[in-house]
Amino acid sequence: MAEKPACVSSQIPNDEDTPKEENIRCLPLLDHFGFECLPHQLVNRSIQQGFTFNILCVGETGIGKSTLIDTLFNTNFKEQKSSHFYSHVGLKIHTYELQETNVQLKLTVVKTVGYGDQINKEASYKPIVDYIDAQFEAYLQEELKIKRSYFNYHDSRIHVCLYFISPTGHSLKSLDLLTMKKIDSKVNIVPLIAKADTISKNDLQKFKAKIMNELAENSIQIYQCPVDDETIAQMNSSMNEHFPLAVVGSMEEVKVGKRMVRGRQYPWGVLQVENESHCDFVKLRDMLLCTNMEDLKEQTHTRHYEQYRCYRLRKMGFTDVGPDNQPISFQEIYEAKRQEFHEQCQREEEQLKQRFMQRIKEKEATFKEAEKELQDKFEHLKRVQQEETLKLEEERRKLDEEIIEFYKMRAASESLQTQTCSNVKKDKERKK
Ligand SMILES: Nc1nc2c(ncn2[C@@H]2O[C@H](COP(=O)(O)OP(=O)(O)OP(=O)(O)O)[C@@H](O)[C@H]2O)c(=O)[nH]1
Ligand SMILES: [Mg+2]
Repeated sequence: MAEKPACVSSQIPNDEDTPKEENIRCLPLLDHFGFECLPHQLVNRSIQQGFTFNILCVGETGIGKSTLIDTLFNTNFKEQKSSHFYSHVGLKIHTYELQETNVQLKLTVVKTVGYGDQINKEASYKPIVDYIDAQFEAYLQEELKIKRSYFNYHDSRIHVCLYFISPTGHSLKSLDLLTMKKIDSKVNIVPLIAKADTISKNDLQKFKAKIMNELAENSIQIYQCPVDDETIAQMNSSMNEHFPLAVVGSMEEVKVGKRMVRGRQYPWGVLQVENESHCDFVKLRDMLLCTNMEDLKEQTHTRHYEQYRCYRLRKMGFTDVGPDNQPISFQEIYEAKRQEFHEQCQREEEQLKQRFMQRIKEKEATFKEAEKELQDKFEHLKRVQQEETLKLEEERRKLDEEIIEFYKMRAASESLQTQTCSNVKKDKERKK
């Protein structure tokens, strides 16, 4: 009888010193159990759920972002052209439901608006960085919820940033270097030389080399197609050598011989978008949609989001090891944080009390000083008033004396006057 699959991985020898990995014995199965169908189950489940892919297009106004996205999905997404007169950089976000055979793709395209149009371009990268972080934050908040809507949640994290470089043929602009430096740890950057039909083949090779040198000199990390899967290793390593991809976009159908192809018609001939000797458009499409979409999403989750998540959790005070460098559980961190918070509250309460008492003492001292000042002022005024009263009383006394003196004099003068009158009268009578 065949051994049960459960036994296959659970037969661990007793030797405890041997590393765990080496303790697992590989046993050939003697029967068919069915778990070889696991990949099919995963495929079916994934098809049922549908896929999401989020692209961020960063590039100057009119550089060909919308045309390239239309060309990539061979669909006219009917987008309005942007103005060159925005005072700051913004983002346009559109989500589309696409279907190819039975595979559904929820595609979100985020494009810059007004990028490179301002005189002062110092803060042009900020809305882009903020948007990328905001999507990470939304995902983190969803993860931290008690009740997570895992199946309904629309993951809006940016999986790839198509960075459109102007086809100047010279070098990268400082705005390109600044923005790429700010976002290279947050998103997979795929640099593209836009409107590559405007540069000659020779100049294009030199321009590509120049760009790669400048990126290396400034330590800017761009997306590297994985070469660990041998089925696509060769293709991906040749793809990595072609970076930055020189792309041309066009939805116009042009006649070449007897065939209609998508391309751009010039007086000297036709540039065929899907001709690999004319530009790298097909390479970009294959790389993005056929070969590396899953890797781009995986890199987003395991590298960029992981970095954001670690940073945020550390900022919230979480850690994997305690002060003694020993592993620490979530519960222990929570308890420690609660204790720390409690102690901090107590410390703050104590400080508040002390500050309150100090303020009261200061106020009391100020009041006492003010009271003393008032008292002194009162005493002084009282003294002044007493002196004034004394002075007034003295004056009044003098006045009273003067009045009495006056009355006396008046009485004397009246009696003198009456005496004089009677004397005159007597004299007159005597004369008669
Ligand atoms: N020569 C050339 N012209 C292109 C290419 N791609 C787009 N164009 C032209 O460039 C102009 C602007 O293209 P859009 O795709 O609207 O550029 P955009 O970056 O989306 O512009 P905004 O959204 O307004 O910022 C259009 O006239 C396109 O036909 C290209 O690969 N080569
Ligand atoms: Mg556009």
